[in-house]
Amino acid sequence: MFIESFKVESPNVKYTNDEIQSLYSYETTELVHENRNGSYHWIIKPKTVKYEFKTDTRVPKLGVLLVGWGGNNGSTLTGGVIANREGISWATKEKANPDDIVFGGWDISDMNLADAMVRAKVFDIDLQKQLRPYMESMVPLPGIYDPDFIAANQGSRATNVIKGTKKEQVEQIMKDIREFKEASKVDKVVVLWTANTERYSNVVVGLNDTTENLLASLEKDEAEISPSTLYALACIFEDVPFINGSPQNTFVPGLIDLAIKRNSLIGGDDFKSGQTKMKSVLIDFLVGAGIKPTSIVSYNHLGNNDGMNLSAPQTFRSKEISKSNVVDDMVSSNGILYEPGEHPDHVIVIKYVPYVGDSKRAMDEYTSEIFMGGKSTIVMHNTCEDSLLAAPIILDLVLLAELSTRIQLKAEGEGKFHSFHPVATILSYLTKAPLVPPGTPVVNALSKQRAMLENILRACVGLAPENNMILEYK
Ligand code: NAI
Ligand code: DG6
Repeated sequence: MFIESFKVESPNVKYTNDEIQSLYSYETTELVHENRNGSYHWIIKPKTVKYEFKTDTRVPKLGVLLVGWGGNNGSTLTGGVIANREGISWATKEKANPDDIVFGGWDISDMNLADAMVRAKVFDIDLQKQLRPYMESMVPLPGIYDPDFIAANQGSRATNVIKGTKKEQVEQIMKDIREFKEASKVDKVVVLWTANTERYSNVVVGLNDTTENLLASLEKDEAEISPSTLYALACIFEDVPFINGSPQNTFVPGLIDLAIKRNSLIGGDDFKSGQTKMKSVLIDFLVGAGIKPTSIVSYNHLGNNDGMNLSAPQTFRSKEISKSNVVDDMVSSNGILYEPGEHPDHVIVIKYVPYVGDSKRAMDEYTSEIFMGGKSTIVMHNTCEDSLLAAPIILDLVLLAELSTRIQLKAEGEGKFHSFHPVATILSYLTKAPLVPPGTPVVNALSKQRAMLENILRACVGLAPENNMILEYK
């Protein structure tokens, strides 16, 4: 059954012409540790905070600008949305807002989207032929290219680049956003980075550690400001959400600081598409069940341009970091299994094998210690087109980011409604290394990320969190 719409009937919920207003009781617990004569005790106190939410229900006409539009993910997403909208390969859904999204973007390669789709070798030939008329007039805008930040093997692709100083490049991106908005008549724009993985930029006191230092560095045309940070700066200045789908540290402290000051949404990092998604389920299950993972080895080989770019040590390192950190919170959640500071051996390998193209192979071996000193080894092998996993995640990220900008909330005692924190943790479910506001715990476990997302959306319509107790059957 396809549910077209729903309405909550409750004294806590009010529907107006353009808003859903809800009253919500946030039930949590407060934990106090007490040291009584050398032994620790927990005091747990239930806590209720009353919230009000209001969600603007006017769905805007949305424009999405992709950085790296002509890449495998960019062309696959664009073609996929057009195919759905035009009913090319499967029946059109009766109501599908993504059909109405206007796509645009930048790429350092000037190839039009139809040719880019052929270069990507993701879609069947028959589908490519049907999509060509819609995509050949789509040509990416020139992008910001800095060979120091991506692999040297990408140099031949850089035919479409913005000239000038870094400040001029930021100004050009801002102009591009404004012109796209005007020309495509969209109400709102979201920008998402699906361009090559960059190396980490150095975080240095005086360079990019504060907003003031970052902006001063921009004036000075400092070499260490990465292209992705420049795009993100432009988006913050234009108050357009910016999402980073790759692993590099685009969000240097000075940039996060600026986004917070200007209340402009940023989110990331690195799409959580396959191997890591599985890992954030499996490790959560193992650790929670008292099975102690001691060795996690994750191999990947792939033959697309992403794989070629990741064959350079510096860009690989960015990916290695985002793929490795994912188990940290789950390991530290079980102080019975792991001593403080103890960690499973966790190794990430990525190899470039041109022949397999976009069809990535992911192989994982998980070894765990079990009851009475036994060992359990789980092995997985997945073969899948990488871009077909990433494209829907990009769509979810931009739709969710846009929706979250329409939600306002206030806790009891707060005078005014405010939006969510500009560092958008609501996107965590879709990212490998969730960006969180300074000082906030990072949650990687997929089920917790999903519960957070679902329950926030339920709160917006005045519904209690899903508790899965099923008491009515007990
Ligand atoms: P791709 O290499 O096919 O596409 C990247 C595009 O970005 C290329 O067309 C390139 O010319 C362009 N580009 C590079 N630097 C640019 C810049 N500064 N400005 C504008 N354009 C620029 O790669 P693919 O497969 O589309 O992946 C894109 C990114 O998404 C990669 O960083 C990858 O690691 C990341 N990613 C992909 C996942 C997947 O499942 N496909 C999952 C997680 C992350
Ligand atoms: C090699 O792992 C290439 C990468 O870009 C990955 O395909 C991508 O990060 C997806 O990773 P995961 O772990 O979410 O499947």
